[in-house]
Amino acid sequence: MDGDISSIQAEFDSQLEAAGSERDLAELRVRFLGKKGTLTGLLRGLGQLAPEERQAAGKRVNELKARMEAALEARGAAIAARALQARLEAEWVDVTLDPGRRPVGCLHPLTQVQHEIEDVFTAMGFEVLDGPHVETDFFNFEALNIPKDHPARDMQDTFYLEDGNLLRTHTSPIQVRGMLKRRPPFKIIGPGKVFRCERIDASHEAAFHQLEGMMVDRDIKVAHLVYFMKVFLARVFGREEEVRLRPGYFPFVEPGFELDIRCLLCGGKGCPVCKQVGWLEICPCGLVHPNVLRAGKIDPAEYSGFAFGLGLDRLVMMRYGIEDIRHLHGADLRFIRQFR
Ligand code: FA5
Repeated sequence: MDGDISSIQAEFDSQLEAAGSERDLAELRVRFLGKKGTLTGLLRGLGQLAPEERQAAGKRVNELKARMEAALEARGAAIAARALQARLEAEWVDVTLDPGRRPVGCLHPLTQVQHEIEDVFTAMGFEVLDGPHVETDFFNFEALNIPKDHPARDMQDTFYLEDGNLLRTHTSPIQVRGMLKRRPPFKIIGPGKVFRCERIDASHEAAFHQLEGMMVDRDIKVAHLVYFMKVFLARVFGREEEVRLRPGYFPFVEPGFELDIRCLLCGGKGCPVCKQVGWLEICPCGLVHPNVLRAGKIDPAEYSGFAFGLGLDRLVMMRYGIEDIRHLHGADLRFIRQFR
């Protein structure tokens, strides 16, 4: 019996030494201490011993059993501690690490200035309207007193769609849609993108932005137009800039004017942006032509109005000293980030 106990202990010790996981330990427990385990078999065999031997042998087997239990537990604790250490090393996080900055976006300078102008005009009682980019011939031309075959159509090279519609060449169709939906007196503005088949240079783009304005009431005169233009430009530039009004022809206004601003890029000396003349056309305007009021279902005998069509890109160029319109449309983040 003594020999059996020693060899079982030696076998257990060597298997315990080799056990590397909780699973190995569970198997070892079953192999030695389970119902059919080696040590359990030994305990059962005690009955066959002579009574005087049985007590001493029983004591030794029970001691071995207690030692095995303790050894299994100690080994289990060591394996768990090793696993925890391995996890701590693998899942280590440096909580003091700089997380870096998240990139913060900003509005495009055109959008910023557009919002500013909207604020200036809404403070003076104007409503802000929108309109579709794809327009009908009626809203883009006919209702604006530009019938088919009128030479004025050549002033705005148009992208026509296969279905006969077109990409709006200016924001003036917003005026017509606005007139049809309201009765005078009213004041509206309509900012948006417009499209022309243009040769692109420092001050011309094929897709650019305008901001339309219109006021209709009884007895509206050129003086009203000049007043609103002056207030608006002074607010946008933060001071009174030098402007000039000269006659201009647009079929939808009579009389029509060109409002030019002194080129702020060259101070009036002449540069590629102002085409060497020192002035830049930014806001054609005039009193609304009676035919246009009629197209908007407004009686020209009772009401009159003014309208203007601001070139937004050029205004932004003047405000920030941008020497080429293509910077505004190049999607270069280094450029746009300057306006944060
Ligand atoms: C018009 O589009 C008229 N609808 C404006 C108007 C409205 C006049 C109401 C009277 C009453 P014009 O084609 O001149 O007008 O364009 C208006 C402004 O848009 C110009 O003064 C200029 O600042 C800007 N603009 C015109 N073409 C381009 C272009 N290719 N790229 C950038 N800006 C342009």
